[in-house]
Amino acid sequence: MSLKKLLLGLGFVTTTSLLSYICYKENNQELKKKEEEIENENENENENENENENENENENEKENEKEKERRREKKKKKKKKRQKKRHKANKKQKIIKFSKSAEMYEPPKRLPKSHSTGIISQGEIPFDKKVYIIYTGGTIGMIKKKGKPLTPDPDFFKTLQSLPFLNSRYVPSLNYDNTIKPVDSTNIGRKEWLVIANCIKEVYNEYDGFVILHGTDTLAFTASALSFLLGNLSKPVVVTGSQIPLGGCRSDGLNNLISSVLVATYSMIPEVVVVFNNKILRGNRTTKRSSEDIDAFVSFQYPQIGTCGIKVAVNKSLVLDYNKKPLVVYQEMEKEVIIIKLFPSIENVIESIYSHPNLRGVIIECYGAGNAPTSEKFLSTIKKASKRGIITVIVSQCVTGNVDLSTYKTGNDLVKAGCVGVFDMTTETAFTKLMFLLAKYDDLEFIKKLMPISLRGECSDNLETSSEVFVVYN
Ligand SMILES: *[C@@H]1O[C@H](CO)[C@@H](O)[C@H](O)[C@H]1NC(C)=O
Ligand SMILES: *[C@@H]1O[C@H](CO)[C@@H](O)[C@H](O)[C@H]1NC(C)=O
Ligand SMILES: *[C@H]1O[C@H](CO)[C@@H](O)[C@H](O)[C@H]1NC(C)=O
Repeated sequence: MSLKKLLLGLGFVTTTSLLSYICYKENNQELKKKEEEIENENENENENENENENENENENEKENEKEKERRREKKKKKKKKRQKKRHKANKKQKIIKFSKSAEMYEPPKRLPKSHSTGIISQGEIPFDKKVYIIYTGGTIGMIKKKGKPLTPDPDFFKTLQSLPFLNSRYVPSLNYDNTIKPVDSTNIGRKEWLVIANCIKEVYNEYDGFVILHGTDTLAFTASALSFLLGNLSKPVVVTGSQIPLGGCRSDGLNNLISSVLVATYSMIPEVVVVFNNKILRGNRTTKRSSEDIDAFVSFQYPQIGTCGIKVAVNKSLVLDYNKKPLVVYQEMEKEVIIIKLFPSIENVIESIYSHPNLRGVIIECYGAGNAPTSEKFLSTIKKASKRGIITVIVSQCVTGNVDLSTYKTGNDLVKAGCVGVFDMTTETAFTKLMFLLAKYDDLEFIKKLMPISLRGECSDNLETSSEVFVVYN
């Protein structure tokens, strides 16, 4: 049995190999034929002009001429094709050259495609734009002299102008404001906010965006204040600074500055924003969170509106709608507003706090959802003040969550005493907003009504109360 199988197997192997050999030979012959044919064709083609010398001229002349013409036409067609290809390649090269030259750059007329997905991205560096830079002081522009603390660099703009990158023709054209005397941001307040707002007002029509270099300590207050002082803003106002001076080793200043300049060129952000450590945050939602980290700012209650990654991208659904109305710069802010933080046994001093002459507004950072002591002393002090025309606004000591004065009895008592809760508004924003509203309106009840609703996207308010007065950004 096994021998038979073996023989059969051998037979099978030999027949298959024989067959495949034959096939191979046949294939080979076919291949050879084909090769010969191709060679013949080539020979025919190569014969061209000097071909027919050996042949009978009379018989073949006409046919040859016809063939020659055919070949010439073929050649012409091939040439044309080649030229077209070259032309296309040249065109591509030209486009590359084109975008490298500042003089010839044309800004894209349409938004990038990614716009439709809700993300606006900064495709190319828009060096045809103009940005105005205001230095108010702060770490970014400070220098350290031997044995002395950090102080503002009087020649900061010269330093900036000497930075090779900022002088490149690929960067937006920058202009520097030298009318403001740089101070530490701890010394910036109401007066300085008005000065900055008016600085912007003076050159508003000449520039595409504005960058305010600021110390980090009160940066969030300034961003909030500006967001109220600049009504109908239609261009980006970017507030930035740095944790390490620009001249320092490992400084975050250059990145913050350049990112801010790029964001400031983008007209789709008609807001005051804070750009810091590659984050783009809504100005009046920002809080300083760290005195140590490079990542110094957060927006706890509102999503980050954009990111400076490989692209500078902004989430379209998170920024305000573009408006074409003329800028309104408000010129006043009430100065008699204070912030107090609730602490156990505050009852003992609350009266003396409220007895401050000319006091017009108080921001109280309460516990949790807006809770405060229910003692008679505490509540009656606030009640009396309210009757005297002092507005008390309740924010939370917690960085996330809402002030809701309807949840607990303590909150209810505060409302009865005349306080107003402002949901998820930051202390910085509540403070600057109250200063703004007290200067703008006389009617205290109207101010109380406006405090918790969104004038400029500064809080996630209650739709019902707001729809009657202002467009809500939710
Ligand atoms: C925006 O402009 C309109 C029309 O000029 C004006 O009525 C309105 O008060 C302005 N809004 C703000 C917030 O200033
Ligand atoms: C943009 O923001 C909206 C609202 O917060 C969010 O739903 C959406 O996912 C964001 N888009 C991107 C791409 O981050
Ligand atoms: C708060 O106010 C501004 C006013 O300019 C408004 O555009 C925006 O909704 C809010 N946020 C920021 C930072 O601009």
